[in-house]
Amino acid sequence: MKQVAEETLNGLVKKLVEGDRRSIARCISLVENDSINADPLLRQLFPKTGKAYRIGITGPLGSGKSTLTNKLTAYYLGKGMKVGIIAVDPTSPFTGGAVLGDRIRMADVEMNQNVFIRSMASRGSLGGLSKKAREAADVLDAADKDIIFLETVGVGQSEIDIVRASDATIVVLVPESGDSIQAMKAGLMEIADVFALNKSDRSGADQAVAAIDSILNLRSDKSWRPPVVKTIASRNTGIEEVDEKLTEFKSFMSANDGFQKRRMESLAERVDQLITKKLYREFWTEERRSFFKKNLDAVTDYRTSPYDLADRLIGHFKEEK
Ligand SMILES: Nc1nc2c(ncn2[C@@H]2O[C@H](COP(=O)(O)OP(=O)(O)OP(=O)(O)O)[C@@H](O)[C@H]2O)c(=O)[nH]1
Ligand SMILES: [Mg+2]
Repeated sequence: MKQVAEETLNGLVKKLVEGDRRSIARCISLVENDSINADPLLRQLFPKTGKAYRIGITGPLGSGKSTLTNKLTAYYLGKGMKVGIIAVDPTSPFTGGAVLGDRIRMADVEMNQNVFIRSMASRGSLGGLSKKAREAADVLDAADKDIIFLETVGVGQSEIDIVRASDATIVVLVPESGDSIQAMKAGLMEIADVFALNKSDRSGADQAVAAIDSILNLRSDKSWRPPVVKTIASRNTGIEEVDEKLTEFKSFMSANDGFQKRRMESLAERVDQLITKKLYREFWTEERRSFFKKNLDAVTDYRTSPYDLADRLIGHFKEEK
């Protein structure tokens, strides 16, 4: 895609901030496809972001994340709020679109004009997915959504990155199978601000809550103790309480400059990423790339070290400046 004229971008942004659905879709596509228009777009959008409450929802496969997101969304719509949902699937590229569609089907809210739902898959490469999800959240934020959900399955690094970019994180666990304990071990403990013990219509719910509580007792360093809410998302039970806890968390964080700190970390990371990306692009000119290729044999033959080759390339780059 070619770089579009600034007026075209301005027009797009103007419609986006009015909440126009097609503009939201277009902007997210630009971000998702890493279009050359993505950076200029995000640059324009940035001053219009920072208002929405970003809520990460994660947890094991099938724990009810989408159902919970769906019900929370319906709840917020009922309060007259506008909601954006980004469902991220970082699992194998083989899952494809159809499965992803199944994963996030949210029949209750899909047709509502005040909701925008978008799914993003890894398409084989994990790198960059969390960055793109964040940028898509920026688009929704600029489009005046009050609440943005970032749903993602599992406990891998990219999921953790996604929830780190949220203001609050709900970890959805279920009673059976010791999943809760496993999930805790896998690092969900650190990222949870609120636990939803979903499917608590099933046996073992109270034991699971007790198990989570006992793990929480082990750590005294956190000033906010993540509450554990029993939910039955499929029956709309516990939704209001989850909202209450999210609101409490928000007040707690605001009172302690917590959001400020959390966002600062996330924004600092973005500056860092941008520097890396820009310098990398500038660095790899045709000339240096061919020099690199030509000299690679010498490295493979152990005549030159990788360090020396890197230094020579960097030296060349610096001379140019
Ligand atoms: N019994 C019971 N079933 C539930 C509850 N909440 C959701 N389910 C069912 O559990 C299944 C999985 O729910 P989803 O919301 O798709 O779960 P998910 O965590 O988004 O799934 P993935 O995105 O595939 O990881 C569906 O069949 C839901 O209807 C609940 O509270 N109790
Ligand atoms: Mg799901």
